[in-house]
Amino acid sequence: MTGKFEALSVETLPKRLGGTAALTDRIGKDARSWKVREVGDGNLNLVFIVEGDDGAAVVKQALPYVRLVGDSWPLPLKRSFFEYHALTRQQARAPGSVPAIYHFDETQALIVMEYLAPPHVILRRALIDGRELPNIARDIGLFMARTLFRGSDLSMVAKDRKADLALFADNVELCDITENLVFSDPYFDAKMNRHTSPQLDGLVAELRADRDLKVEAQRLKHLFAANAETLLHGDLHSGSIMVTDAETRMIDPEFAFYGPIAFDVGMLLANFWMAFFSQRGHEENGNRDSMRAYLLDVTAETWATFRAEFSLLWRTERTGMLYQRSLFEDQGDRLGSEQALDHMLHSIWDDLLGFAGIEVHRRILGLAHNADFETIADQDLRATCEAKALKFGRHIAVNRRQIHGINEVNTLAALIEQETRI
Ligand code: SR1
Ligand code: MG
Repeated sequence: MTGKFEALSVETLPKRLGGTAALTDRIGKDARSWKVREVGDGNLNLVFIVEGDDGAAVVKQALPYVRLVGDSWPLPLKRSFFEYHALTRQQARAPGSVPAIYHFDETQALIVMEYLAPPHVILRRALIDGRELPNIARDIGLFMARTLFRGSDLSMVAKDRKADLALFADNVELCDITENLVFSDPYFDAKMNRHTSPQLDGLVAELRADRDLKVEAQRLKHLFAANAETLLHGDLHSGSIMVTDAETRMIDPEFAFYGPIAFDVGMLLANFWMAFFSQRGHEENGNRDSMRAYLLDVTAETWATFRAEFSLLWRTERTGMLYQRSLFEDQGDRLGSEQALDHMLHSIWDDLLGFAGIEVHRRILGLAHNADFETIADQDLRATCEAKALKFGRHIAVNRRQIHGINEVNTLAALIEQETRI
């Protein structure tokens, strides 16, 4: 299927994709017997689950506009191209961490991929439900270290990386979404913003008048835009990860582009901290003390895993043009290489705290909120959870260079969470 772009529907999909071998080979040739469901609940795309006599697959198709807002906000179909290319690179750099790709049609902006059947669920949903998944910290920590290290000048041949940088540089419109929605809109009265009102009105005014915070947010935006360090997932939040108790898969890298390593790590950790602050709103069936402790442990283990794997790759796979072995190990100067590694991990740490802080803010003050807070029906309770998260986000963004370890951050999170007056 190629030709002019046309959005699929549950009704038209079997006819239009019934001749696509990559699909029929997997799910069955009799397209008339296919069962098709549209299950897209994200902000941008159509997602179909297609089940045939022999199996099932997912068909994801981009729309020429932002689904969340409608056709008043056009968005190019080429995001599907970037998603496809990001998935192939992630699969090569962190095998088994993303869904298998069966087919890509650039004109129709569609990707046919592996169906992650139940018991797979979106990680955000599992955390809202209070599920303590045993493997996520390790799996996501490894994914981030492997993809972020192997997509950088620490690992790649410079010429190949520059070609890739040029390819992904065209993902302009999705970067523009992040540049505005994450780094700027939360801090002024932007048109599409919303927040829990009137409960948070006072705090929102305070944050918009907070000069230190606004300067820090812009410094981070500058870093995001100017530090083309590695191929990022670009939107690595708990809604972009599917899990079972045993398995973890990253999905939806349509925001992929070359940016700072700390961005993916910071966004991901922010989503664990938001899950932590939202738990008080999900205690209808018993307290979530254990879940809160679990979530803080997950942040610590994710960061520890990332550090350990990144360090291992530094020592064993540093084949790129940065920090060449000829300057260090080959001269017997292992300590020099360790010192450089230490510097790099330090600066990732400083920056990830900043990115995490503003990611928390934008999910409470901007356009794209998250279900962790949104599913708390009691507005006062929701606002209390959100206010604590906002306060935490402000602290880690502004004071990021004075915070020296994940335990310090988690102690702060626990203290703020327990405050009764907010
Ligand atoms: C208009 S898109 C809003 C958000 O949805 C995506 O998942 C990204 O997080 C983006 O910022
Ligand atoms: Mg997404």
